[in-house]
Amino acid sequence: MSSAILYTFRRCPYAIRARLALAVSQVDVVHHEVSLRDKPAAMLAISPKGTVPVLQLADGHVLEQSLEIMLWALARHDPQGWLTGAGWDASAQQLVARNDGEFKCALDRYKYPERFPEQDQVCYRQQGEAFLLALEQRLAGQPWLAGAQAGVVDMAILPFVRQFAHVDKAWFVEAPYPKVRQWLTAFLDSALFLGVMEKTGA
Ligand SMILES: N[C@@H](CCC(=O)N[C@@H](CS)C(=O)NCC(=O)O)C(=O)O
Repeated sequence: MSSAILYTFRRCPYAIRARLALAVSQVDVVHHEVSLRDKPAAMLAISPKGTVPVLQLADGHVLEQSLEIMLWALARHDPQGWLTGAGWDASAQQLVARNDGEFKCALDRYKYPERFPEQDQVCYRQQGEAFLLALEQRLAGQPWLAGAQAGVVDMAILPFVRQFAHVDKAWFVEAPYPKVRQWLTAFLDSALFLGVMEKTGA
């Protein structure tokens, strides 16, 4: 095997963050788009937990966590300095942990309230808004969470905020988070994001 193989799912926010880092680091990767309902045996053989993304390196080594894939790619080549300074310092790491924990939990409930009938959808949205408010405050006076330039902290979180915004677009455009909106729009319009969302047909 000469290139690494990425098992990915186009709309999965974890897979998107991995693809962003792999794209910016210009690592040579063959992408395999998987169906989550019918995961390929080759993927399950190397990663029985059955989540995407999974990256199998040319030497056979397997990376099974999206953040691990980001950090591996950027450690090889980080031309835009995503790992530098506030891009991946202790506060950035805490924010990403909060994204992957509390915010993702609220996002799942906000997106699929019928699966979580204990509370109503607005309540789940409000739980997610606590995180949006933290982002809004961090974006005061700087375009990216990392500062003047984007970093891992931005790219690891943006795919999840994108999903949150899409649940109720009419609400999001009016919500009191203008900096978050601007930040998300800059990302959605970027060649990098559009590139990793291209349909490969694979
Ligand atoms: N902690 C994992 C989470 C990955 C994850 O949960 N991916 C979802 C898709 S967004 C998945 O593959 N779920 C399995 C399924 O739906 O069967 C990571 O960071 O890579």
